Amino acid sequence: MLKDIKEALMKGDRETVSRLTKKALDEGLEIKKILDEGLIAGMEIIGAKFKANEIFIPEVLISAKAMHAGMAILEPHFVKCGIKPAGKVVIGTVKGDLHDIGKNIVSMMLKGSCFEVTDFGIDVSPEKFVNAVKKDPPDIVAMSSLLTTSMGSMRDTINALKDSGLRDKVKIMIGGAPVTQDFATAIGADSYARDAATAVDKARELIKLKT
Ligand code: B1M
Repeated sequence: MLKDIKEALMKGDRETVSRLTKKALDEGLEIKKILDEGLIAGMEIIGAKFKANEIFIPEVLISAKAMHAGMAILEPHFVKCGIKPAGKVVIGTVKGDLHDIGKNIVSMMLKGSCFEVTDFGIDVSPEKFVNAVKKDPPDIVAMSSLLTTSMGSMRDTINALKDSGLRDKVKIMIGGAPVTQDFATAIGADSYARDAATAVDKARELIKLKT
């Protein structure tokens, strides 16, 4: 079944991805397994084919839409949370970057771990992050970048928070394929996570540091 999900995602067959994801849940497969071995596994192959110029942007987009369809089935099945959130997170893909699949998984897993998440989507400017912190400071500002060319927007956002005198009000976590711990340290982020599950662990650690 996971192999079928992976293959349907690679073909960009949204309906089959939705149907099989639902079937996998109904049959009791773990959400993490469906994500890792079905949806993400398919997207990884798409990434490799794109890199090798075997497929092009239209095919990647169609698979990305199938990925979103599968994730929409999984999202409501994460743990139900009580009234008090584990912490508040504002998340977005940084300015200049339109990739949202990884960010959406991080967002979904944080919500599933009882964080209150405000997701600003893609192409989020430093000003938008700053205004969010000004208005109602979250515990964590979380930024995602998939392009080497947009990584600088993470630094710009941290600098904009510093310039506004807001840097110390929040913890900052960054991630995304080209991002590394060294880069996080260099730009003054508080934390780096290589994948969505680690992002949840790191977010919990950051909340402990805040309290
Ligand atoms: Co683009 N793209 N893309 N793309 N794309 C990459 C990223 C690329 C590596 C492909 C390649 O050449 N091999 C390459 C970047 C090269 C580089 O910068 N070094 C690239 C390029 C070049 C481009 C364009 C410039 C192509 C063009 O127009 N010529 C263009 C840029 C548009 C823009 O953003 N301004 C572009 C466009 C697109 C599409 C729109 C077609 C589509 C995006 C659709 C969408 O997201 N809605 C797309 C896709 C899908 C990809 C690949 C194939 C897949 C990305 C993905 O979704 N992976 C990608 C190749 C690849 O990654 N192998 C590629 C699956 C996802 C689950 O993984 O996002 O890494 P990922 O998320 C992980 C972790 O990174 C981490 O957790 C997630 C889950 O475990 N994580 C965090 C992510 N954010 C985090 C935040 C955290 C913590 C962890 O804390 C806050």
